[in-house]
Amino acid sequence: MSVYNSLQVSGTLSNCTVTGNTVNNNIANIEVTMPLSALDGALYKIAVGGIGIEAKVIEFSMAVGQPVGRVSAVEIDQVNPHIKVGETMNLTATVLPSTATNKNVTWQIMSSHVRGTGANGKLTWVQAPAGTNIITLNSNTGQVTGVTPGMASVRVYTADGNYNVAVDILVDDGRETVIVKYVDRSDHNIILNTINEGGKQIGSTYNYTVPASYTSNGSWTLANPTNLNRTHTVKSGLNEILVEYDRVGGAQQATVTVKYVDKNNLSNVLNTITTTPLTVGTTYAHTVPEDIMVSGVLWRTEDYGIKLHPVVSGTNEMIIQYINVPQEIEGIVNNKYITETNGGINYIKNINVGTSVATIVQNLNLPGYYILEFKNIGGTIITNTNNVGTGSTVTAKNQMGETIKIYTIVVKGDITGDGAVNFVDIVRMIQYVYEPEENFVWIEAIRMAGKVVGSAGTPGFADIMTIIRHCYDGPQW
Ligand SMILES: [Ca+2]
Repeated sequence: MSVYNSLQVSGTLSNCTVTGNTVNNNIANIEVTMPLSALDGALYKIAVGGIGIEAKVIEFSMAVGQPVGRVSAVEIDQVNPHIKVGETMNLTATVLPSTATNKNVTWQIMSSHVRGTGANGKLTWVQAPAGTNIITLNSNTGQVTGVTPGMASVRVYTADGNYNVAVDILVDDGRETVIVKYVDRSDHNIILNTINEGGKQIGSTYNYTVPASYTSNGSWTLANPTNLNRTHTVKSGLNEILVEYDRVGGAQQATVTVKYVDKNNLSNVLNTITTTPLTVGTTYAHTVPEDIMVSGVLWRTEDYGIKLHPVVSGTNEMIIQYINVPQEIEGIVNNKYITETNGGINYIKNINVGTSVATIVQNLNLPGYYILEFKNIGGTIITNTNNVGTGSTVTAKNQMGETIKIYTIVVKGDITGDGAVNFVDIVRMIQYVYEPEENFVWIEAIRMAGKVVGSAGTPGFADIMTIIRHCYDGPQW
């Protein structure tokens, strides 16, 4: 912008003063003065021009801070307040910030569980004394008093009505329940009897006479027979009197039954192990094997290792779920690939040209229990970036190295088993079809690979032509 002889200011500014028409080396300093309330966030324009030149427009906006004295929040000093029926409590509100001009608040009770001591038994509009930012409700203006048990909400509002906050006051009746529990001295988790005595005033004394003997699921005698009278001072919170008994005839015993079951059919129990009698209250440790063989079929669990079970009175049962390993392998493979079982051999039929061992491993993503071993058509082990071809095998083994399942791979058009489809495969196809070596028999994997037109029967002329087109004209399947 260039300014020469004068400034022209026009536009929508009002109540503004613009000064600064000093011209010094073509630089003008312009000062705009306007009321604070007019500035906040608005866009303003000043048109500036000189004699004989086009006017330029300067646009600007300004953000101003919170006006001094404005209220930003209100807080109540009590957190999770709790009073009893008949008790009173002072609530204190603080208006923020400390520089707020008007720190007046109003209070409102929204419950019959408490009352204020103001008019009509409710807290009413209460003005803060001028110039203070803390209001304490005193006995004249509204101490809160518990009326009936329950949750009472009290809310405070700032004088401008822009801010408020509530506090929930829990009112209880000052009474608690005393629980008398008869337990096994050796294991307090074995509870023989529970007696609830409700409505006991906090601070009062509760007396209970203990029976010297007790019958429930066996005979019991009091562990401390000289102390039949129990005295308990009722307090706020849990009130419990534990009475210990000993089983007549010694510690109770129980057995633990461990069941290995079929995860997909829980009623199919694979094995049952019952322990010798164990002392109730002790903990039984059972080592769960990762796999088990049942009638020649392997099962595995993800819940193997040492499992702990607390021995309790009555029935103790541990259930461990096992998965049928061959079924699991088949399920995973069938979910990822098209398979076929023919003459007792399992085939994976839809492996693409150029598929590596690592790709198949990644695609199957078997649980860590399984180990996959790959071999090419010649029986040599292949790994990682090696490509599979027709006649390659993939063997799933468990961690003991035992074979679970073998699959033979078919790559359509790959007659030689190198995983590629090219001129060599065409030549071999022609040889197999028209110049079969003496007694040549199509191996099923190679037959499936060569049978690119349909799937049944022996490969022939149509299959040869289709593979040729596949090599020279682009994919045919
Ligand atoms: Ca090939």
